[in-house]
Amino acid sequence: MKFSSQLISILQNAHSVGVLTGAGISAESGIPTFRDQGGLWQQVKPEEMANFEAFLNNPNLVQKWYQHRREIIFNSQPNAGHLALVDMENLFSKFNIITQNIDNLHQRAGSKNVIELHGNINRNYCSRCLAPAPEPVCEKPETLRCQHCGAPIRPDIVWFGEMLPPESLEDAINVCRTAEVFFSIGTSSLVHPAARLPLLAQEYGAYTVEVNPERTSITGFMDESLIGQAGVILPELLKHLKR
Ligand code: BJW
Ligand code: ZN
Repeated sequence: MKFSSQLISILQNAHSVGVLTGAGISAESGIPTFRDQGGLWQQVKPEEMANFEAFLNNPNLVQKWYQHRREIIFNSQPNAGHLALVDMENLFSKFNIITQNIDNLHQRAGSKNVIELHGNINRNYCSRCLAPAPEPVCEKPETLRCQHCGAPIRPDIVWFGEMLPPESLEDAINVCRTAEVFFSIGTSSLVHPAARLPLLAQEYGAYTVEVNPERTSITGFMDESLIGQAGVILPELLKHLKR
């Protein structure tokens, strides 16, 4: 893949880089995305699984669905895209990944500065008293109840209509404020407030770059669009930067 001399030169002189990732970066690890062909939302409807009301109506069903997802994630490995971002972290004095993913693959790959916007499937908490709950290592997490109040345990994932963790959102906005280059990788940019972050970074002066095999709702606004898979493009970009 050919990269513009402008991108390489800006990156070679940059001190601060921000990265927003979405489900697409984990697609090459075998974790389904949400809205692509064969994605999760073609298997189940978001309104039946991804909101608190659905959980209250049928906690067992929702927990079973997340246990199925946990098993896929647990059996997957970080891919070349995640690993390239680990190496990139060492090239800049400030390098932050803001992820919408709940799969922990950036952390497992070795990235240090990861801001989780939508939670983490490895964590759980009580749906009533909000006390953190132990990991559901048992085969039937749907039967788990809070040790303190007996209410059903829920995954620590931000569902539709729920607030993002305020500290994470604040940290993400700070990354947007300071980034000289901002990447949006593997996200359809349809879910807010995450979808707004690349545009915010651009307003603060960042050079914005999208990495995605498809056009998205923000492609037309980005300074540069790298069309292809993250697991191919990011290692190639890294090679250019190390030259
Ligand atoms: C590759 C690739 C490869 C494939 N390499 N790329 C403003 C305007 C309109 C609506 C709202 C708004 N503000 C808030 C809202 C409401 C709502 C929202 O955004 N709705 C829209 C859908 C219309 N947002 C919320 O409710 C948020 N909360 C909130 O704002 O609270 C305040 C508030 C409350 C109430 C009212 C108003 C304000 C919370 C959002 C939580 C999102 N949660 C989920 C998880 C569900 C649970 C689960 O996991 O089961 O997060 S939804 C789902 O979408 C998940 C993802 O993180 C998120 C984003 O998806 P992502 O990552 O972009 O995946 P895809 O599948 O969409 O795209 C994959 C991309 O990868 C594609 O582009 C591919 O081409 C690409 N790709 N292979 C690179 N190899
Ligand atoms: Zn409780």
